[in-house]
Amino acid sequence: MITRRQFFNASAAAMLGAALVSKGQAASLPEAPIQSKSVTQPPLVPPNGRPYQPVVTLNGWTLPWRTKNGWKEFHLIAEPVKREIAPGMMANLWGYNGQSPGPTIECVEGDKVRIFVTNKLPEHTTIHWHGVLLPNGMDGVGGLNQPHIAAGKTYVYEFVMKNSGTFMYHPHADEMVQMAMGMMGFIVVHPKNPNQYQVDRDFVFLINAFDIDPGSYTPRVNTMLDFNLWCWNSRVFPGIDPLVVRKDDRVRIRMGNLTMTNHPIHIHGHNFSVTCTDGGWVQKSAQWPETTVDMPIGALRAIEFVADAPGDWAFHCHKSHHVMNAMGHGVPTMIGVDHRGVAEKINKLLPEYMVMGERGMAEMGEMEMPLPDNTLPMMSGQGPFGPLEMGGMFTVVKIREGLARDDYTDPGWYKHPKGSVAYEWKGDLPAS
Ligand SMILES: [Cu+2]
Repeated sequence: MITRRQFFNASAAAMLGAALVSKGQAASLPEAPIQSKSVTQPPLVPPNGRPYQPVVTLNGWTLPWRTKNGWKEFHLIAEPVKREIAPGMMANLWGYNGQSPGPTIECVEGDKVRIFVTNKLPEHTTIHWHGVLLPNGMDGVGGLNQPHIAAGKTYVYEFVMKNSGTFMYHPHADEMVQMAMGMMGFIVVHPKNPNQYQVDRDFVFLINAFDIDPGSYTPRVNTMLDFNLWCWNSRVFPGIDPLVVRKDDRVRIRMGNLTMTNHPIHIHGHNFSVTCTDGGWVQKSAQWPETTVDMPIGALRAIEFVADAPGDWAFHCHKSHHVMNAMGHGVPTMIGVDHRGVAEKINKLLPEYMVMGERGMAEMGEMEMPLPDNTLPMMSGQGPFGPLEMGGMFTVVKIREGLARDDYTDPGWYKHPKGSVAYEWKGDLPAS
């Protein structure tokens, strides 16, 4: 992660550059910053407009804007991008401003926003602002609300952000292909009063999925359900950054689901309430405690909890196939199969053949088998106690005492107080 100061200086310089250009050429487009990295960028403290507590986009970033005659102007570029899914695997995706997902758009309830969309894709596109209440002609459904944005053209969307809340954007043009290629982004509209719905840390990410054959780089766009990379913001574990939290902070995690199936997202060591959906904020009297929230398809949920228990807490999808990376489903179950002697016979023909799975599949997490180029182990990641045996939609909420208010630096693994870790029984064992 780069420091917040570095980021702020860089983005302030970019804003200044944009402002200078706009002075000279009043009709010019706002600058379209490009992100080349897939690591979590520090929150973008608003340089102008009403103040708010900015969000942190997991393995992503927030799009800087310029202000012009009372409008906040953003510039999105729809384009082919290269995205690192996790170290060791790159994907050829479509996205916005250099990455998939595109940058998070943050603004304030009541803001007048003007969003320029330049299409650098090989086909037409549009953008729909999911959950945002706006005039019909700005809703972005190609053919219904507007002509498609042809390749090479730029369109302008203008509307007032009427309500604060948790939204997302995605194409409504050749939708199956364009979303399977990774085109999507988060929208957060902060309340006018920064004390309303206030939290200390506010994380956002989109839930998405790809089907990329081992050894290839471009997703299969016709896949309906059988995806092999279950992602948060186009990343899989161990490529998903941890959520770093100061003990006793009030934490919000906002998620949007743009896959073809639901995801029960579960946190360890805490309980939470759902406080916001894409339909608006949930009244306190309508909230109840949960440790898992089912993320419906095409929906957003924000959860909130007080991080009162220090430690490294798992945070993951509870569908066990979604905490795996690319895997072969055609493998028969070998548990309990006695194949003594079989391996030796096969080894005469295939010296590298080995028998696996007769005691379960945990050994897959321990061994480093040679893989085809550009794919990821089915389950991987090393923790302080050994292999983590995870992939896909899994990361860790790292809660620590004594962090600075805006410090999101990975603190490393949790150091457990003496005597607080599960331990091996060294006494007599019962007869089996
Ligand atoms: Cu899932």
